[in-house]
Amino acid sequence: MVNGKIQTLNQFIIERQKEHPYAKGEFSRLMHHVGIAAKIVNREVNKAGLVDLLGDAGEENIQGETQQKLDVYADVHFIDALKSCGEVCGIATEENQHMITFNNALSKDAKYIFLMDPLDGSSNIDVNVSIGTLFSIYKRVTPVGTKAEMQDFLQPGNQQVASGYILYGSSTMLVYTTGNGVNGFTLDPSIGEFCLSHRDIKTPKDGTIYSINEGNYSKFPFGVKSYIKYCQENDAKTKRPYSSRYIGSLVADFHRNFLKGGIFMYPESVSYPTGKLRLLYECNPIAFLAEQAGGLASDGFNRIMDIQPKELHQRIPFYVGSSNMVKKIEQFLKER
Ligand code: P6P
Repeated sequence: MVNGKIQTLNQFIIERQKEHPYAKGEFSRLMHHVGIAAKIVNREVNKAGLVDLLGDAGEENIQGETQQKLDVYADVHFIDALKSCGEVCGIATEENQHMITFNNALSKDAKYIFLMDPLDGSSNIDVNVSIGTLFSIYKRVTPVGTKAEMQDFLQPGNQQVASGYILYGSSTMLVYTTGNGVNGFTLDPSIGEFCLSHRDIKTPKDGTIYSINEGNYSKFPFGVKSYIKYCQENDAKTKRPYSSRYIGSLVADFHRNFLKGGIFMYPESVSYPTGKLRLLYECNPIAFLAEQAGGLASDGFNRIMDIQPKELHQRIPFYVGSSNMVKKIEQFLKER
């Protein structure tokens, strides 16, 4: 609310653009198109059960995962929206093995690179569990006017100019940062607009929620096993009433802990020797949001956003959330 009035995403983008007097509206136009694509995907996610978008598209994506029709739908519509906005020269997504470069007339002077997981947690679609889109935005490092190259995509997370997610849950939210704090917008279906609902989100420094797939317990590093036991001990002195919450959908698990306080962990294991989650379009965008809200994001030993990527779909162990909880797991991993 601004002076008691609803503030839409577009009004917010324009207001923030005024803070950058030399901004020519390019980033604003890009974010506006992210909002459009989010509404298009939301419409289909919300009625997937009715229009036979459920079930497998029959193909497999680069991850060897069977592509759900909605995965493909989301991928196609975000790529179309970003291609038509003319501000993006290249896109990389979980659904495509190779980077996609735009050198059409509209995009030839584009300066932004867009990385995304168009629909993360898609195995949850059929059972109506919240799912999400994750995105990360960089300035290109190669000359404007030339074809985007791999080095434009393989930038460390500390070079992100923006990141965010769309959470298709009991309500649909767009949460993003441009490096000046984190703001959340809730979609009002009655007017078809994302409206500012969570201004300047700050994540608690401590929390009592830990999120991890404990089914993999036997395969975790010893430090992770010790931390889980630490969370579960009922210590009269410190009164650690931790709760275990894990829905198996990254955006939903992160968003809950982000607002309430908590830690999300996806360690390396025998099945995933370098972790399961993707550095470029899952961990980096979430890490940027977490840090902007006062949290931390680590691979257990290093700041996620300082890691130099080596390839588009690189996996990484991931510990993110309340700063004191991330520091505690790092201590356990270091000592054990
Ligand atoms: P597991 C969903 O497939 C996903 O990529 C993330 O959304 C989620 O956090 C994770 O994998 C769940 O993985 O191995 O616990 O089922």
